[in-house]
Amino acid sequence: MPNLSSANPRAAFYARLDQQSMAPLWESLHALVPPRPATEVKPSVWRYAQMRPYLMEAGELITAAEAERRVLILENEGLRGQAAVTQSLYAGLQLILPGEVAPAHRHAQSALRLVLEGEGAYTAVDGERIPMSRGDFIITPAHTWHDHGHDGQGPVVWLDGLDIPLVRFMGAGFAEKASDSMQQVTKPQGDSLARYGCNMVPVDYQAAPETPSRLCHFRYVDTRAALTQLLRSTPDVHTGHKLRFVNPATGRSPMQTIGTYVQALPAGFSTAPLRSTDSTVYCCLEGRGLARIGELEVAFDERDIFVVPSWVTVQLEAAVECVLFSYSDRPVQEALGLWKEERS
Ligand code: GTQ
Repeated sequence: MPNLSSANPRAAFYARLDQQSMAPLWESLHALVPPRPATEVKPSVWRYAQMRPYLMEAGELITAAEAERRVLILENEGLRGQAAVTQSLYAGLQLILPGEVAPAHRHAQSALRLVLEGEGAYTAVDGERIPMSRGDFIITPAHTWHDHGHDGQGPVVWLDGLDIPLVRFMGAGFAEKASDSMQQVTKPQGDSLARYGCNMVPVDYQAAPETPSRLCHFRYVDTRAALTQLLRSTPDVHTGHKLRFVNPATGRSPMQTIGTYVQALPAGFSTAPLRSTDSTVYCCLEGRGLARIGELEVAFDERDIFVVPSWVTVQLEAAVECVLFSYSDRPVQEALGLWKEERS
C-alpha cells in the first residue's frame, strides 16, 4: 500500500475531513459561487400530441379516486427523479373523466391549473366550484381545500403548476386529506369572481400584501378579450403583448411563490433576445411558432409545453398569432432581491 499521507497529503487530509462531515471550500468555491447562473435545468419541450396517449392510458389503468390525483409529471431531463420542471417548480398533466372525483385535500404548496382540453370539469376551492373552460387559469392558494370533479362529457386535461420543489427545499410542506371526498358547496358558482374579479372588492375587505388572492378564477374569455385589444397596439420588442396576472386586491402575484403571465404575439412577430434569472415554463394556448432557447430551436404548437432555463436567452417567433401562458418563481426572486433580466 502506498503511503497516502506522504504521497498526497491533501488527499489524505480531505479523506479525514470527510469522516468529520466537513469539506474544503477551495475545491468547489467557483462551482458554489458561479460567475453567472449555472443551472442544471435543461431547455426542454413536451408535445401535447405525444403526451396525450399516455395520459389516456393512465385513465384506463387507475381512477382519479384511487390515484387521488391522476397526473403525469413532466420532469426536466437535468433534474430527473426530482419531480421538478425547473429548480423550484413542478409541472404535471392531470386527467379527469366524466363522473370522477379527485378527493379533497389541502397543502402548503400553491397550485395553478391551466385548462388544455375538454369542458364540464370543475375545481372546488374553499367551498366554491370553479368551472373549467379551455384556457382558464385557476389557482388553489397555499392551504386552501380543493377537490376536482367532472359532471360533463369527455376527458378534461389541465396543466398543473406547483411549487413542490421550492417547498421541499424549504422543508416547509404540510398536507391533509379531508374526511369527505367532495367539499360541501358553500358558495354559489361565480361568487369570488363577482366579489374580487370585477375591479371591486367587498367594502370592508383589506388584503395584506402577502394575502393570497381571493380571486382564484382567471377566465380565458376575459384574458383573451384583453389580449385581442392589445393586439391593436404596438408590441413590446422583447415580450410582445405580455401581462402578468395579479391578485386584484393587492396588485401582486396571485400566489406568493409562483408568478403567472400571458402574452400575445402577432403573426410573424419575433421577440428580441431576452434572458432572466427565473427559469420559466411556457404553454402555448393558441397558435404555433418557434422558440429559440439558447442553442436549441423548439417548434411549438397548441398545448405544447417548453422550459427556458435561468439566464438562457430566449427568442419567440410567432408563425401565426400566438397566445402563450407562462409561470416562474420570479416573485420569490424579486422578494429576495435576486431577480435580474438582460434585454439585448
Ligand atoms: O391537484 O391537488 O399535479 O396536490 C400535484 C399535487 C396536483 C392537486 C398535482 C397535487 C395536485
